[in-house]
Amino acid sequence: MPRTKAPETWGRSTVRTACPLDCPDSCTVDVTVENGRIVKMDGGDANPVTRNYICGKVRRFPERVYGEDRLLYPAIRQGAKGQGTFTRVTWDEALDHIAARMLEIREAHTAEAILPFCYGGSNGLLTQDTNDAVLFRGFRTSRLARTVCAAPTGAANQALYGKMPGVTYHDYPHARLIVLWGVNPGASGIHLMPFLKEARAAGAKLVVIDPRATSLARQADLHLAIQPGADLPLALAIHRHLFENRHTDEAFLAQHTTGAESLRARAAEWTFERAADVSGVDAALIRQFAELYAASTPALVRCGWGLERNRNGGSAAAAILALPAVGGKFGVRGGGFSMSNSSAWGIKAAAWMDETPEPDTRLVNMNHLGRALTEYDSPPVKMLFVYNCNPLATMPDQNRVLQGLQRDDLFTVVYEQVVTDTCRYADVLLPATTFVENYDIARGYGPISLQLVQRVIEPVGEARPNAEVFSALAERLGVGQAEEETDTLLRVLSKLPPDVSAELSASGIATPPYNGVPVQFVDVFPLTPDRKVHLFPDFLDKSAPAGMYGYQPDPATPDYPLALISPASEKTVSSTLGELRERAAVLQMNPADAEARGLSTDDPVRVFNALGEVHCPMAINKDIRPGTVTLPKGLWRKSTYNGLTSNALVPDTLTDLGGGACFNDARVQVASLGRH
Ligand SMILES: Nc1nc2c(c(=O)[nH]1)N[C@H]1C(S)=C(S)[C@@H](COP(=O)(O)OP(=O)(O)OC[C@H]3O[C@@H](n4cnc5c(=O)[nH]c(N)nc54)[C@H](O)[C@@H]3O)O[C@H]1N2
Ligand SMILES: Nc1nc2c(c(=O)[nH]1)N[C@H]1C(S)=C(S)[C@@H](COP(=O)(O)OP(=O)(O)OC[C@H]3O[C@@H](n4cnc5c(=O)[nH]c(N)nc54)[C@H](O)[C@@H]3O)O[C@H]1N2
Ligand SMILES: [Mo]
Repeated sequence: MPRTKAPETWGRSTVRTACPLDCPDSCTVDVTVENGRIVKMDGGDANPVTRNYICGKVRRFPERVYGEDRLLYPAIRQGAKGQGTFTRVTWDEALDHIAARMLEIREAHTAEAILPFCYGGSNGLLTQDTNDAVLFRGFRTSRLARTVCAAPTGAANQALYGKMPGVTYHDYPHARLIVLWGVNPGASGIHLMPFLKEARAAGAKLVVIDPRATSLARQADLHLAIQPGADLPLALAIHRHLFENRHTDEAFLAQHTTGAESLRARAAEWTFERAADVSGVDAALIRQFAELYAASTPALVRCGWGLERNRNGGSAAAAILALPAVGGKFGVRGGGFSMSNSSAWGIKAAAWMDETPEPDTRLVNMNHLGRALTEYDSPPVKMLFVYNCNPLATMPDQNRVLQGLQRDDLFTVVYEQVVTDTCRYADVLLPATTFVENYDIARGYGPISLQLVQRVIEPVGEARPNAEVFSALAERLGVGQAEEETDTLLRVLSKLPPDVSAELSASGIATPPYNGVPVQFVDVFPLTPDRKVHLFPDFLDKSAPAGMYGYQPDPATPDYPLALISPASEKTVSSTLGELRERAAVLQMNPADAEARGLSTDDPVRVFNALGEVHCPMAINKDIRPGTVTLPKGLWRKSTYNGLTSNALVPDTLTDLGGGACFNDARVQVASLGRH
């Protein structure tokens, strides 16, 4: 059984738990507690991928738990929005106030004027899609399309393979060729690194496709420094090569796929030279990559998320995921594709919610938050309920989000662990527990894993777990029952397969299906209705603006010629832990671009376009491809000189498939700011 109480509040003990933050690895974590206080967090060995180490970010997690930015009590706004002045109230006062406003808003505008807003936060099975869904579904609020991440890659994987499980970390050493396509595990999933090292020691070749020469790209056999957003033509040029030179596995295509001819037809125009023209990668290098891929077995492509964050992201992901099917790379250990394995266990987060069906209320794409707050009517958004998310830092078109949050007639609740940028615009603040103070079920999406997250310490201040707060509100509004977090946990456990639930309760970790190492087309097959790979999904051809595999040109203009990308940073998980960043973030720029603008390292610069501008220091960096500049993902407003981040430059346009965010379609100009 899960523990029902935090460990003894005196003496020293080590408690095993798991990290549920939004990262593929889902580490086992050993937390050392002394006199009721965490003194250390480190890796445990229960999850075989963790290998006793964790990232530097989570090692610093106690600084968040006990830090000065921690939100300790419920509070109600005093001063103007954005000023950050709040008065402490009791939980009952805060919840009564919220419930009363929800009823008023429903009366005046219908409950669709209420927009719940959440994303990754603690990414487990308990902290989202449980009692929060009971509350918001039952009250018939607007619904949220949670598309800020993995929507295009997810749409592609769903349409082509029905989200068939992918190759997991342990099988990388079997590959003879590994392609890291728009993914940077050196920062964003560090437990893949030893497996990559092992593979290379065993003779595997490494190809990295990334606009930056990351440390992995610098070690790679081939680095294709691609123009952001041009992965689709590159992948199609590889397909063309495979088809034209009969490197295809015709028997496999006939037996296991549909749509190969249509894909072939769309790829036909993408010669190496044309692909080189738009991707900025030399045609000879593309050919070299194509020939290496055709000749290598087992060949493994890891499709990341960097390549999805643009107008062509969905088709690009589909074209990349189609490579092993066309090239005949499945059916061997270490061959095929590897991407999110969040569906690999077949456990639907909301499976137990079937008794509370989703209403047919308005669906709001979260990437359009700014638009929704400033433009939507019938009904307008009158209340925003933010949890598991820091939208002012992480959503596109930051200036419009800010404008919306400043509206005096918008009632905003922010339920948070620390005082984020978004909190400053709240009418009511609610303090949330962190994963060392609550239960959860952590699900890895790199390795296939499911682990119990334990309550290691008593909640700090008056923080409460999501399960209790949402059920308490649901009861106040007559759509559910208040319950203890452990009751919700038991209910979620009871909806898992009985053996999984028993193992989780007994040992904190369950044995993954296929022993965690599925071989594609041996152990696992497409989960599409006909069990085939749909290389050319017709319904997507109809919905994508340029059709399936249709390339939309680069959005650069003479005024804004540079592509701004915002890769995952080692310091934060999205914006989580951003409060600990002390120095201003630095814009990285290629020497040629700096020289053309008369800029040098440490110069304060203006990075701008028609949507906004960011003031920050810059650094010359030869590892960034010419024409591209970078700022880290997840910055807080305090991390730039003018309180705006890359998202102030990001349009709220949507990806071709899945309605995803186009973070890397920001096109900007950079100029000196003068001395700062
Ligand atoms: N340390 C840390 N770890 C994280 C996170 C974090 O914020 N910090 N975030 C977590 C989350 S939410 C996610 S979704 C994953 C993301 O994990 P990754 O997919 O690794 O994420 P990114 O850093 O967004 O992008 C990876 C690489 O893609 C490159 N890139 C950018 N645009 C393009 C493009 O158009 N084409 C190609 N080929 N490459 C491009 C970037 O330079 C970057 O090196 O990581 C998770 N892990
Ligand atoms: N410019 C740019 N922006 C990006 C990206 C990019 O590449 N470039 N990447 C995007 C990606 S991949 C993602 S996934 C999104 C993520 O964007 P968000 O979903 O906003 O993720 P975080 O910034 O991690 O914020 C999560 C917040 O939830 C809170 N939280 C954690 N656990 C709990 C809990 O149990 N209860 C409650 N109430 N709160 C909790 C944390 O304190 C944290 O402040 O950002 C996106 N933003
Ligand atoms: Mo993400």
